[in-house]
Amino acid sequence: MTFLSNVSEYCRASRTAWTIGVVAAVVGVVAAVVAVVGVSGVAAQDGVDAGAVARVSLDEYLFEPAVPVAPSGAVRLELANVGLRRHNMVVLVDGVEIESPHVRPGETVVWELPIARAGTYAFWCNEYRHLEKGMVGTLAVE
Ligand SMILES: [Cu+2]
Repeated sequence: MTFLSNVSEYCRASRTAWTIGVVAAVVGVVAAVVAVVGVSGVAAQDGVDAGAVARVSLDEYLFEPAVPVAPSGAVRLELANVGLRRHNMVVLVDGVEIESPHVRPGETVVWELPIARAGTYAFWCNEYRHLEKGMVGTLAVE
């Protein structure tokens, strides 16, 4: 099994859980743990504290870098859509999918998610068929 097929298998297996997930999202469980720090329509500036924010570019159909590194705690990711289509990032943390806002072309979103434990966490884009086209990666939390 390749990494991609593992993620694809996970996504297929979780379709039933999707319904539960939607209900949970409505209740606000997911919203409670995901904080959107800010949204801007301009590209990020150089000089952002690299130690605090890991920058990830979203493009057709890949994440760059595919293995971003972030310190544990409140992991802050700067998601910069440099492509022509909408993208996002779903990170699997202890069996729970944490979903970023969808990022429009040209937009940059700073997204914060709580990951207390060091380790590697699979992520992907859940726009239609982007996962199958290879939009997957692994977040390395140190
Ligand atoms: Cu995508």
